[in-house]
Amino acid sequence: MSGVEVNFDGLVGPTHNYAGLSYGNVASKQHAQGTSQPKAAAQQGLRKMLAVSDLGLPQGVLAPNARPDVDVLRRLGFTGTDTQVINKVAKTEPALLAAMYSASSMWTANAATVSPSADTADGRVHFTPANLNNKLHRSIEPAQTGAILKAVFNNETHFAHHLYLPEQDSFGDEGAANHTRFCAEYDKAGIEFFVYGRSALQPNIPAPTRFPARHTLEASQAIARLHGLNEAQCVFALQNPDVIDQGVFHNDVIAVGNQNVLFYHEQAFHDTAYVQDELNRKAHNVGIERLHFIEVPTEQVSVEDAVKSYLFNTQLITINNGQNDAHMALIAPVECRENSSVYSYLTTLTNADTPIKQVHYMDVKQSMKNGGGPACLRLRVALNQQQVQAVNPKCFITSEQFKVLYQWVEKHYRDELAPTDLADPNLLTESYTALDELTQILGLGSVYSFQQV
Ligand code: SUG
Repeated sequence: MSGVEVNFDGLVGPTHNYAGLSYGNVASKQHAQGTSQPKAAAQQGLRKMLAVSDLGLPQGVLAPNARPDVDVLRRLGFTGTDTQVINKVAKTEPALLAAMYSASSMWTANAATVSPSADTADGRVHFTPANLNNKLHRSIEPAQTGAILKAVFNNETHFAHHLYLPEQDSFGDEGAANHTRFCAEYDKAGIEFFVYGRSALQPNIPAPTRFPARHTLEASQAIARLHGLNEAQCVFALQNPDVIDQGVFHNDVIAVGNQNVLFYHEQAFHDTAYVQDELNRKAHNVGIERLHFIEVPTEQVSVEDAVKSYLFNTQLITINNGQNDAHMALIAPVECRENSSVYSYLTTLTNADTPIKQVHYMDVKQSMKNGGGPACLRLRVALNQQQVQAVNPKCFITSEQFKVLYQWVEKHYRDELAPTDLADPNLLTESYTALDELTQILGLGSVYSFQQV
């Protein structure tokens, strides 16, 4: 085996809170204004990273964006010291303060779209941070995320970093949450599968009517161009607008793929036959003998149960990659075990004749309450062995690095954060102090602007 898929999980930042910022994301609205548990959230995330690493997969970690984002507040005309800025915004614009404090960069499936070197024209791994322009609190992520990615994948021979797409609705880009890759082996050419929610320029393509479609066809096409992908290896498909209206705000809430498997809900796509035909046709171009389409019927799991349990926001991973006994497993949130129709479906699935043989249930409830499941928390990066060596080594989760990060969380994070706590200027100091130390633990250099003054 020379190719691996590395999951780079987002470390939950010290200001994790429930502000109800994501219209169209049912869990975010449902838990708005609740009290969060930042320490538990970060520890849940770290335990998931360790669990995946214990299953034999290399596991990476990405630092969070620095919050609160005082730079944006200054751009908006707030002046004075950091404390004065926070005090003013807390008094006059609490909703703006909440957006600047969001720890949403933890969902690294939205950090970027990544194309492995076997797919790209110049033979490098390409990264484009997602502009996330549909939501204020997320639209402030791409510049910092880009800087963090450059500090982790810091080698121009192997890694190419692009600027995020123009920050306009027509190019709404939510990153890898709407991107899946199929391949025979991780370091061999694959099919890049882009799923979009609407088109900005083609008026006849159906779109949702209730909730926003965050990601456009035009964004996906631009990424394919930037990354130098071959048309014969790309498939673009429209998400079913009806499910976006039921809370499926990203494709990774209704479908997940890995190697030769696409696991998806019957209602995931606007035209399922087209998706299957296109993927089958292009599978031959990349040496995939047979694609497995595992379609979950509505009569077994409703869209509502899929959204509540996050059945499809599971990580579909290959265990014993490259060995004779290689098989797939799902890393599922515990909510899938608690939902009777989903649990019964999964029990049947693991006994059926498909590559998916195991389900590992993980508690990421703190993230789930904001609509972020196991798959939202990770950015997949397929690498060959040379590229693995070129990644910043401190950003891999070893048992030692796990302990260091766990203790760092223990030392710096609050147990609880209520919405009114965001007005406390001490929270800014605590957050920046923690993140300053984190950049040393992860060997990132001064990636945050508060370190550059
Ligand atoms: O963008 N929630 C995130 C969840 C992102 C999940 N990612 C994937 N499906 N890949 C979002 O809606 C909620 C924040 C709040 O309400 O406080 C939030 O941003």
